Amino acid sequence: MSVRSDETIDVGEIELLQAPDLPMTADAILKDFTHYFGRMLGRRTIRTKSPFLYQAVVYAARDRLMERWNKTRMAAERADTRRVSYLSLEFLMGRLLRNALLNLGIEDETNEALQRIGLDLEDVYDREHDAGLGNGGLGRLAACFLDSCATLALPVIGYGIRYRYGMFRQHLEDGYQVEEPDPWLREGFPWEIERYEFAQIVKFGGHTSTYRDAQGKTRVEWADTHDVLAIPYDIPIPGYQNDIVNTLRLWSAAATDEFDLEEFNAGGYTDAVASKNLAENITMVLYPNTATEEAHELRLRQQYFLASASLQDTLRNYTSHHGNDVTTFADKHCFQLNDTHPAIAVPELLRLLIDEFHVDWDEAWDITIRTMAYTNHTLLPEALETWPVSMFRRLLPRILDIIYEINARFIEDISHRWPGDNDRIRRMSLIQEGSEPAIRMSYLAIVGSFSVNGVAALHSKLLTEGLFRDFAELWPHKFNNKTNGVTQRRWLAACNPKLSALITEKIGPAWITELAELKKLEKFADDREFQKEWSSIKLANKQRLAKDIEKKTGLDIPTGMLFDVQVKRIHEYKRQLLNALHAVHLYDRIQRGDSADMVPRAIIIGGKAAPGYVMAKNVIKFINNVARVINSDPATRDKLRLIFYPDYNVSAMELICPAAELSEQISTAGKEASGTGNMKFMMNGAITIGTLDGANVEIRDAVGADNFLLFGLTVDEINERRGQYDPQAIIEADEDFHRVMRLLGSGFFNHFEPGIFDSITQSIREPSDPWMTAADFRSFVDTQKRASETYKDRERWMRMSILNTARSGQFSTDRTMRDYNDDIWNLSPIQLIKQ
Ligand code: 26V
Repeated sequence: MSVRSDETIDVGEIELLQAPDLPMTADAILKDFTHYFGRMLGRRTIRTKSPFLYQAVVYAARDRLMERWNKTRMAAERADTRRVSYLSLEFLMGRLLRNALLNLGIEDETNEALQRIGLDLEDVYDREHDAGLGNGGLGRLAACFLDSCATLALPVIGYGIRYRYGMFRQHLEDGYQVEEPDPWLREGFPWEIERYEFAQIVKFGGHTSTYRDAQGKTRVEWADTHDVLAIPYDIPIPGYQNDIVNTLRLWSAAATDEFDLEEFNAGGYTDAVASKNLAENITMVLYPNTATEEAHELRLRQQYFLASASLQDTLRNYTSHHGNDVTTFADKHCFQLNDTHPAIAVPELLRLLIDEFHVDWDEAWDITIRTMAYTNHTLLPEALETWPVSMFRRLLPRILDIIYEINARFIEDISHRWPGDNDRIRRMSLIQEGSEPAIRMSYLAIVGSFSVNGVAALHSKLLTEGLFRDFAELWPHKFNNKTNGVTQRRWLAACNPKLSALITEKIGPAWITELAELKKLEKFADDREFQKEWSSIKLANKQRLAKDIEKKTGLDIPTGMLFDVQVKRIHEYKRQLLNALHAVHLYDRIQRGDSADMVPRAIIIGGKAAPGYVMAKNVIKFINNVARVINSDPATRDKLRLIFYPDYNVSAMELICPAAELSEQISTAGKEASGTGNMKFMMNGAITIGTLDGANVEIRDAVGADNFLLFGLTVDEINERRGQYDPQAIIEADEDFHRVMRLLGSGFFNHFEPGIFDSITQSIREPSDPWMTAADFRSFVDTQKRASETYKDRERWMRMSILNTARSGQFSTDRTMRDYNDDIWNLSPIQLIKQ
């Protein structure tokens, strides 16, 4: 049976519908496990650490997903409902097994099955490699979105890239970050299904020329291209106990012909193989997020590869229902662009409609701007993507033609609306002029979309007042806010089983799909018994984390200490440096004997620096050097620890956030678009110490000012001060700060490594320091002191902790996805076909 055309699946459909569902019992799961382990994987003896054990469990679970997956697909196909393609260069999925079992509702049954043969499910979970196909917040957000969409039964498909190497692994040598590749597929990835039948061809290079078609119309041909094959691999995305399974489709690049035979015959064997490598290189590695955008050709190839393959796939699906009449395409499909990374989808859709479907420009444009929606994730102007025109011309000549055409028409509109305002035209042009003209991808995304959103209220407001002001003035209706969230299935139910059990015992399980239900915990905030249980769970989670840290670093942390945590990518604007300065200050206080009433603290900092981000890497070295001094000084033993947590990733956060007591969200106001770690910590009962930045603002509003440790300058204050910012004077006027800077200057933390932290101390003293670290030092230190004071009052702290969880309801991606759906997507939930 051919599977290329969709009609031919019908026979299979009937069979599938008639096939009885697999039982969800321990007996059945054990039977399937044994089958896969012995007969498919061909293994006999069970060793706890064996990857095959994990694989066999996955296959048993996957069979159960597969039934639901087929039925979900069938229901969506039959109903021909409107759907969304979430286009993202990153999906930071982490591990999938625990989440799959939770969502299928067979965690207990699987556990029981394994126990019968003397195995522990937790060990099996630990065997899974993280699917680290993302850098940080933006990639993890995409993963949380998928979980929520499946849970809400929304027909949303994720489109991304199947990188052979995910986010690099970090280890430390002498306190320096060292990167290692992440060959996460090496032991196989049992979740994916290769779907060769849906492979697409993506063009690169070549040149364009015009010709007249049979009707005498002028058309463009993009010829002599180097074609690359895009092969999709599908990963099931189960909803929470609702029998829905959505799809994450990841594209892998391959040569169109395994060997270019002509070259091969001519003796060009190595050239032939090399061209195969060139194609496969496209999906070889995830780019780490650097401080500023750099124009790497391979990265542009990745972007176009994803956009083109995904659009063609969507059009294939559309035409299977509607033939080549694309007039209703925009009613059936919406593309959500996760940042500008896939924004090249705008001209690519135009190209496909015009060149392949022979639609005229005006109609193609109308379809495109009714189909595309763009989410911005950054306020840093230097992080806005631009691509050199010269690179486009070489790599994607046809796409460049189309961008020029979009720009010409757009500028024409502007000059009608604001005649003679050449400055505005220059500002708003999709092409940034200069010695190396470049395409402004964010402007392309805005012009080509019907919706532009930021990811937290403050961020969305700042976008319309700052970076995108001209566009917001032109099209106010396009701009909107969608505050981020996180999925409580992973970030509370799965990662904090003890707390979940307690919550469910008190208020029932509805919070798992309706997080606002957590409000019902408020009435226990002052209940001493409840507080005790709450606090003993936190302690157990701290012990679990301490064990993990001891295993990874050899450092023991007394679990009576306040766990003060900052984990996120290392970036100057996130100000890990400010946190480290506070650690130095506490150390200095201990040294000078001012520590009688000090609350013992473990300051835990984790995160990766982009390999090329020199300053960020130096901050890691600095933290490690300070940590070495603090942790080896007997005077500080009972009072202070500083830990750099190595190789921070999704699975690490699953251990860390349930154990955290203080959540550090200390970016310079106006720089962090939203933050999502802040939400995970809040949900797990940590108290935030934070600036009025990103979603912190909404977190504070939700939890109440009394239950949030606010410090630092506001966005307006930062902007006001900038002109007359004098960090030297601030340091001189502040005894504590002065002492800290003197310690640093004296080389106390780098005795045998002279000068290595000069750039750090200089950056703090620099009047043009964009992050204004010195400006917030005093307020940070004072607020940390307030945190310590509050921590001493156990009942008050527990009350705050409970209220943080209780009031975290709005930070679920279930809410975020409802907002996207109500305002942007307008999808109807998938109705499964009843049997
Ligand atoms: C940029 C680049 C440029 C070089 C190639 C790789 C790469 C990868 C990612 C990025 C952009 C990163 C933008 C980002 O991650 N923004 C974060 O998005 C989160 C989710 O909305 C948000 O919570 C964070 O505040 C925001 O920093």
